[in-house]
Amino acid sequence: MQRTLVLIKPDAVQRGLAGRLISRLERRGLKMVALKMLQTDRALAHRLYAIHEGKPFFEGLVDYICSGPILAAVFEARSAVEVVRRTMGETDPAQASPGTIRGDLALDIGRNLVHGSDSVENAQMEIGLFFTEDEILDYPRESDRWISG
Ligand code: DAT
Ligand code: MG
Repeated sequence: MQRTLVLIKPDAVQRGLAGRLISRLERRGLKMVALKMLQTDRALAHRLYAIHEGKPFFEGLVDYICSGPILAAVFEARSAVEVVRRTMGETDPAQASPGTIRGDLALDIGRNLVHGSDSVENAQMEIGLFFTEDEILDYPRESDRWISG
C-alpha cells in the first residue's frame, strides 16, 4: 500500500480550513494513518524544500511554511501519491481545476494551502522528516471493502 505526506499549510490553518481539507481526503477514501500539529522550523523547511534551494521563491517559501502551525498527515491508498496530487490540483491555484482543493479555495501560488508528495520516493523521505515509524499506525478499517473492491 502506498503512503504519502500531506501538509495542511499555515494559510489553511489560519483560514479555518484545516479540518475541511483533512475531511476532503478522508471522504475520497484515503486512509489516515498519522496526524500531528506542529510549527516547522527553518531547518526542517530547508530539508523539505531542498530541491527548490537557490530558486527565486525559495526564501519566501521557507518564510511561509514556517509562519504558523501546520498539520502533517500520512495518508494511505493504492495510488496515494497521485490521488492526493490530483485532489490538491495544480501548484498554481490560478491553473487548478475547480473541484480540486486549490481550484476551489485558493488564488495565489504563494498561498496554496496544501502540500502532497510528488513521488513514492519523495513521500518516503518526507514522511521521515515529520514522523517516526511508531507514529504511523497500522489498523484495520471496516469501510475498506466498500472503498476498494
Ligand atoms: P507542489 O507544492 O505542487 O509540489 P512544487 O514542489 O513545485 O509544487 O513547489 C513547492 C512550493 O513552492 C509550491 O507549493 C509553491 C511554491 N512555488 C513553486 N513554484 C513557485 C513559483 N514559480 N513562484 C512562487 N512560488 C512557487
Ligand atoms: Mg512539490
